[in-house]
Amino acid sequence: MRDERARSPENRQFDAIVVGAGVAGLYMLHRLRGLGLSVRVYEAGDNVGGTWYWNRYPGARCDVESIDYSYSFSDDLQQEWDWSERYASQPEILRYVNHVADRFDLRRDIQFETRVTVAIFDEATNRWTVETDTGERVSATFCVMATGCLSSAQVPRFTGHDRFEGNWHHTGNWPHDGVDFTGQRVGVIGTGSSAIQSIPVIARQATHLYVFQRTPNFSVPARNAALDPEHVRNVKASYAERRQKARESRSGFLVPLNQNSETPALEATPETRQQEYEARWARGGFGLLASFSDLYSSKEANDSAAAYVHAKIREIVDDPAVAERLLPHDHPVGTKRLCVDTDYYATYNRDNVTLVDIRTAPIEEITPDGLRTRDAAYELDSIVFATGFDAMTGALARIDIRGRDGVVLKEKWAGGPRTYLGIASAGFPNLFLITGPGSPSVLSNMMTSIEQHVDWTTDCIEYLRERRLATIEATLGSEDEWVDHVNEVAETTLYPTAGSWYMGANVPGKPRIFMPYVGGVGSYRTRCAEIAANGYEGFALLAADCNAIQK
Ligand code: N01
Repeated sequence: MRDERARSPENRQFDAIVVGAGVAGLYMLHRLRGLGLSVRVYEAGDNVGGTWYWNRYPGARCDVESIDYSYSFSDDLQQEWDWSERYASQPEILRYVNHVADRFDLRRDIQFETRVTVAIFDEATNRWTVETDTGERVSATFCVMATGCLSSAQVPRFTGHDRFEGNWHHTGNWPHDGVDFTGQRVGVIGTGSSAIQSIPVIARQATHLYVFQRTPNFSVPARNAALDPEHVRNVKASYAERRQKARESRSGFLVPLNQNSETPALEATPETRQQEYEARWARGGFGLLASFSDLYSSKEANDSAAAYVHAKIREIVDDPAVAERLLPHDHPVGTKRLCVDTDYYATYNRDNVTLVDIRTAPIEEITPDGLRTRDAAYELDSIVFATGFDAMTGALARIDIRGRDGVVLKEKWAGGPRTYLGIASAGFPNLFLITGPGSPSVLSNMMTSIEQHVDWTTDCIEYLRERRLATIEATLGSEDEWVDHVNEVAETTLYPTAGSWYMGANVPGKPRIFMPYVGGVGSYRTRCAEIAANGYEGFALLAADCNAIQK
């Protein structure tokens, strides 16, 4: 199949190329087909799923509840699909994404095992030329990057890595047949979401598990459980209303609010604060951070939530010295992605689990039989790199994207990503970024944000075609204003105070810029809709024949 396609005539022309067959790419294909466009999707993996295709590590599951982390565009789809658990596991989500691909007959326009390497805008023809690692070269009027926010895995360069004689894996690129750690001494490097989900599962298999922690992280219990059929019936009976509320919300999913959610934390009594945090800890999930109105904006308020989680860690972890090592002190709770776990802290009570602090005694090298920190050597059969991603810009930077005057996107973004609405970048006509930097994306329910960007992009393309316009392109002025706005809103919060991947802080040399838009899904959506209703305000539209800027 791959060879045949690779031999297909050069310069085949499409209306649109979509890069990536994850949740965003699949829906984009479906919508563009609905406009009658010819579309080719390129996907590096050998099947659909994107994030959920690659991240197969033990314990992987979504931290947004399954009834919300699902497409809303088809009522038939949402009525017929039954999620089994409150938080869906990676295999179940992957089954769902495959079901969607089959149900909407999407595969026939997807070319798998093909990585897009180059995308160049040709000013003479107003078309994108796209090249792949299989040697294909095609062109299209529109190019949509559905490349994912967390798809470029980061493996730190430790001295001696290539001499390691055991097995090593990155959580974001996990073997499809799974990994059996039975009888093994395993090292997990990292304590982010991926590590926090996989550590309890690996600990139950391995002979001994060493967790190499550089920075402790906040985690709250998931309280995952089988979904109650009665609850599911109720949700399905009012799904449209629930989805609409999610679209208008701050985070793109419904977080239980109550009378205190609009109150600053320190205006509540200590007893009320404790009760509120307790109720949300007992319910599980992200709700803790919606307890009071100012947890993201006031350090003092945030400290009260952080102190609550610290107390919980001390309560759960038997060894006081280990508990102290697990307490996050370097960032306000929520300013790095809050982790949602099952038995994470309790796992440190197992005899076969050791927490190693690599902040005070860093890893110095990987050895043939394990690794060595400044203080000790650890013999390991397997190493798991739960070390994260070059987030939001990494997948785009891997493609040689060139716009007007040969400007390279990666070079334009050398000082940090610059977009208008997180969808477009000046100088790159007809290039759409699904959940790009400068949009709510990773701070929201990705499903809600993906659907919004795909719908907006579809409407935009329809608008251009109806008016026979050749190109749409963000103006530099609107881009500058948007970037300023994204930064100003971020500065009103505690987010930029943390050395997070939102800030690019996890990638050596990456500029420290707060990348996602923190203004909230609902208000962002309204702004995008207004811009479209005003004839794509802030964009330059070029007529097909006369090369005149329409507005
Ligand atoms: O990656 P991370 P992740 N030496 O970047 C450490 C989503 N997600 O894959 O904090 C030693 O969060 C690093 O330490 P530090 C979710 O949005 C969702 O876990 O940089 N350590 C950190 O502890 C999430 O936020 C779900 O000091 C090194 C860890 O590795 C995002 O994906 C599940 C190191 C990386 O943590 C990324 O999560 C999983 C080095 N050189 C992921 N380099 C759910 O839906 C890095 N580290 C539940």
